[in-house]
Amino acid sequence: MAIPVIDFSKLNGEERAKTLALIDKCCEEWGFFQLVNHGIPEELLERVKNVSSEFYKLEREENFKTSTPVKMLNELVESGSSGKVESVDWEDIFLLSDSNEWPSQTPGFRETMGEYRGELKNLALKVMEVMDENLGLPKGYIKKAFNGGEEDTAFFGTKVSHYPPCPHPEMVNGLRAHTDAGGVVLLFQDDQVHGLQILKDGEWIDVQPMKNSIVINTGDQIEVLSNGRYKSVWHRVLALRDGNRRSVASFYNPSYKATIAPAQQLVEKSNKEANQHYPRFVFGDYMSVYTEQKFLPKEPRFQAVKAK
Ligand SMILES: O=C(O)CCC(=O)C(=O)O
Repeated sequence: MAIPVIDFSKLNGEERAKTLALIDKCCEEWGFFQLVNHGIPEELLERVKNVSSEFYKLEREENFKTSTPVKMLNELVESGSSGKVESVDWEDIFLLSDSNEWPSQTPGFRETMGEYRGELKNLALKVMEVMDENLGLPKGYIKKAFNGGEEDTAFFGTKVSHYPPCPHPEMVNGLRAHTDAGGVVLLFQDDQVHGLQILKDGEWIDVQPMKNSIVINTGDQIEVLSNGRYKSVWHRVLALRDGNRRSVASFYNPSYKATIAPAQQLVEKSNKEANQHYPRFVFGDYMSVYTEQKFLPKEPRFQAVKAK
């Protein structure tokens, strides 16, 4: 079984209706799909790959050797245990946002990633408009909901991750299973080294590496806005003995101040209370709960913010 692949350029032609329907089906049944012909220049994607790898080598690799996951795994191996390190992930991450300080030693990193983030933010907005249309919501509904009614206060972050080779992949996770907290995630994953898997009908399946595709997945807030029609899906990254997997994930998330609730158009009119499957809450409150419970089932998180 492979994650569906969608030609995004077909939205602009004769096959628009068919493509919209395909994306709708992917959002409903998969929570994950890969976009090709998405409009991000290949030349830019090649540069992103190069500067991300260079950045890891120059500014991260040495520190990873003495990082917490490495120390914890070594201790477990030395103790002779056959257990697993469950509280950390075998990954190196760096977050880029509009407001934090970016690495500067790697030539071209800042410029390339700045350009990439601009392109990806536009793609996120296009994907959200497709979801608006498929859900029967006014154009720009999701964007507006995430901005808390103001202009451009949503959070757009980019996480540059590496999953270095692991001597005991059976004893640690690359990234523990979770659903994403926010809105729409756009992932540019390694096209050589696999490792990302989603839980589909009770089975873990690979998100197959594909050159220069962008993997889209929906987070918990899209599940809430859509009143459960689009579900956020469990995914994880395996630690592997060989290969240093690279991924660059960009998140279009609500502003911490935004109030999130199911779109009223999607709550059946007859018995509104019973048919609204999620509470109304402030996204910042949800994030406080998520930070503590990221690797646990999502349903209690919705209950926790409901009680606030
Ligand atoms: O690195 C990946 O492929 C997935 C990352 C991820 O799931 C996350 O950052 O939440």
